Amino acid sequence: MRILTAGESHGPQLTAIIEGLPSQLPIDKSLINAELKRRQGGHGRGRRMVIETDQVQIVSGVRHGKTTGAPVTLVIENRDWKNWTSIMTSDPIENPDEVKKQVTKPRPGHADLNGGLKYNHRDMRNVLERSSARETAMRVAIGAIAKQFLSHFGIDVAGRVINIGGVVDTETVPESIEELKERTENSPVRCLDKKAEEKMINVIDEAKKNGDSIGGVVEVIVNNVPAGLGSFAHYDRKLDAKIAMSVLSINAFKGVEFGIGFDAANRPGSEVHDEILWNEEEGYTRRTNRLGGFEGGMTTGMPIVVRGVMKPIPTLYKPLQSVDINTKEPFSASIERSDSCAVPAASVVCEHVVALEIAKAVSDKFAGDYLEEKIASFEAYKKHLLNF
Ligand code: FMN
Repeated sequence: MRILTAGESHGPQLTAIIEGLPSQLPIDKSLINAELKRRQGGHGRGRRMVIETDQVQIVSGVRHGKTTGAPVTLVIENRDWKNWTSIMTSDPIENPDEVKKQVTKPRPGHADLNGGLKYNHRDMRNVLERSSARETAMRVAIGAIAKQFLSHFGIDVAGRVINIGGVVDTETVPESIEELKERTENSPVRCLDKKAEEKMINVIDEAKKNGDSIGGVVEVIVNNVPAGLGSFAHYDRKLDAKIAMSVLSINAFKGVEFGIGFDAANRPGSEVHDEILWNEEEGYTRRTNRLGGFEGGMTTGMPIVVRGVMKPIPTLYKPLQSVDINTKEPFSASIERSDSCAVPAASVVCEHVVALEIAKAVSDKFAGDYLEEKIASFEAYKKHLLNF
């Protein structure tokens, strides 16, 4: 599967082309829109999310509700575009110096300065527009298609927030993924523990009041993944590595761990590795899942548990010091309409980028140009797992 996304934050639209989906895959647009809505919610988001009510359009590769095997093109319009047409026009302009909303005071922590230096943009809006997390709306839409694909293999993906600004939700994940979904859906910060929820909301409000921002940690769980997705045979086929790359590619994500993750450094091997068991019904299973569903770059058949840490958002209403690139004088950094905390939204994004990597791995392993062919290959492999 190959994927390309394009589009600026205040341009006319976001676009994606997905190549390599099997034909005959039913696509439900309303499920994609429901996921887009989930990304737009959460306590701590700014005004922009009120303007945008994201809706996907499918403009190629799907006919009468099913994929045809041709590239699928998705479009999400930016409703805010109508307020930015002259600033963001693709047509040549006579007086570039007179363009409004130029960015000349780069924000520490954002892509502005490095992008300006690299591409020689003296108006760093050219950087901001593409480096903005607006792009993650399209990644959710793509992941929503990946989730629909995975549902035919019984694979389910859910996520939750476990830390916002140092307030940690220590509640154990319920065994039923449906319960996990229901409880996080009912939380404005997407966590499980109601006491932690209240404290998280307070730290977000406090940060907002102070013109500051806060980050956190999100967790994604993938259930019913068969053992043997990914490969040990070459470094770029290791599925945990691919997932790590995808998670780190989300704007503001700075670290990834699987299972007990960094805590593995503090434990002896006997308290890290997952003992192997066997029974007739399930075949091979593990006593524990401390390694989060991965060994040797391959899935173990246990749930995948992956966490990502998000740094606080760079745009601050009480801005940090920067330099005006025209005068070289010290200045407060630019302010662009911004969230004070986007961790709940980021947990939705994280679910979807993980779903896409799993969908790619499933699609690679189970041959077939149409969905039923892939499912037949998957069923045959499941028999092999039981008989091994
Ligand atoms: N950064 C901002 O400055 N303002 C925002 O409103 C904002 N919203 C975000 C929403 C989501 C869902 C995510 C995942 C990130 C958001 N960010 C926001 C983070 C920036 O996009 C990110 O920090 C920036 O692209 C620089 O990349 P880096 O932090 O990965 O180095």
